[in-house]
Amino acid sequence: MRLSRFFLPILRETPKEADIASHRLLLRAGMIRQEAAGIYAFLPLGLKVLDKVCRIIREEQDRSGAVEMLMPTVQSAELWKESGRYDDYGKEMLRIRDRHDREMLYGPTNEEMITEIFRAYVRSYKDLPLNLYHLQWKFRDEVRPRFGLMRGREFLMKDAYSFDLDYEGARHAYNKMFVAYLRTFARMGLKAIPMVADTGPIGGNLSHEFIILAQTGESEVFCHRDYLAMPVPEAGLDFDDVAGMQAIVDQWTSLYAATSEKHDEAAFAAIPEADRVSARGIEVGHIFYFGTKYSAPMKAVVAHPDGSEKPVHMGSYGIGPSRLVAAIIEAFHDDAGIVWPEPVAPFSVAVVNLKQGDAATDAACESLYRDLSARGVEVLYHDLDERPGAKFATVDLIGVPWQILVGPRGLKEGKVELKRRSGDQRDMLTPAEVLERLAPQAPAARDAALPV
Ligand code: 5CA
Repeated sequence: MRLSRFFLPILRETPKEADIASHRLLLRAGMIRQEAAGIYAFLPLGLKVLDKVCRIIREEQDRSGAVEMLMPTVQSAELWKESGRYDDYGKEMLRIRDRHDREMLYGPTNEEMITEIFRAYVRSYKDLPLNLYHLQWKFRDEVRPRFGLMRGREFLMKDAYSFDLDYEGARHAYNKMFVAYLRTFARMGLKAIPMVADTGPIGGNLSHEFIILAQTGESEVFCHRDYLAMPVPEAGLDFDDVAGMQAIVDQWTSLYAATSEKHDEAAFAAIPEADRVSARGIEVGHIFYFGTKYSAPMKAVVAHPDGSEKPVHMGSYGIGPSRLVAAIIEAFHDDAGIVWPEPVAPFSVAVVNLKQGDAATDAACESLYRDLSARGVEVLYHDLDERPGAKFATVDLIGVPWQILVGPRGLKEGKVELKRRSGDQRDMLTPAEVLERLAPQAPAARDAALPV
């Protein structure tokens, strides 16, 4: 992408309304724009990161055996009256009337709708287990929307819903999601700790919040220090291995970890003092097992092998992708701006032209841009007519992991400078070396590229 053709409205001043680093940087880097309290437009750079986050979430949901679909944002109040939550949900629910005066609402979550879909089609144990998920915008009229994407009113959620015959089946479904979540957050470079949590308006009695430690987090949390170094499961897992999944969950729940609502002072005090972590955290995911809370009143029943019919056992599993974009920035930034972990970076490489209009510099930039793009690297070419200082500030601010600085001085020696956004690594290399460093070509691909 050429910056001259992109839309990147950088703010040079620090926005006054932003209290925390992620909110400030999201605004300054031209990633989001507030349209109303707690309601944001994702500008192109913000959308790129959101898409990367969603892709990782999808890959890990799919790997665990969950199946993607898409439910609407607007729901009928009738469904919520069936479950009994229509009145309970209170002012957080945005209630709407259509032209026929029918009561509708903008979905804050989808337990009722997925239960309605399930009961319309599934009647038998033969069709279980099943886990359906979607990525869809939610609306919750939060009392205090704040901190930008952290606590929005309109926000993106990945919500998955599992259906099983009995508690044992549902527990395995819960464990699979638990493990998928460990992998999901780790792939974004984050250390998320599963903590015993309150179930709130979703209900049930088994629940974990996945928490990232951060000073600006809204939750007060307590855990054992060993969680910070616990190894995350590898990709080649067998999600159908019931005992294997349980063993991972047992390991990850063997030590103390709780949110303030579930905090047990005595149990925490029993941990050696040096191992006690008392901190603030950001909730990036929340999983629930609630049995038949929705299936019983909504009559989502399945036939068991013995011929009996009983309400299906359910769980729900949420992740906040839009909140994650902010949480990742909280974890990865410095004084100059964002420092994206590579898997979620909006671009992998920025080519910075230090002397726009200089024939040799322009030509070197063009060929690096072309060659990297041809090798599938996402490149942002800073081709605007600006001073080098302003260009450095922009590419540092938006956090692209690699920068290639191209100017007449280096080019005299046939070299450009490759700089890593994180750390101090800087190397003078030929453009060919840069290509090999950033996008090494496999021998097979090299052969295929040879003329016949
Ligand atoms: N139905 C269940 C699970 S699918 C549910 O709604 N769970 S939740 O309320 O915990 O939300 C799931 C995730 O959405 C949270 O862990 C959080 O990451 C994200 N989330 C919740 N509220 C907000 C908000 N106001 N702004 C941004 N993200 C939010």
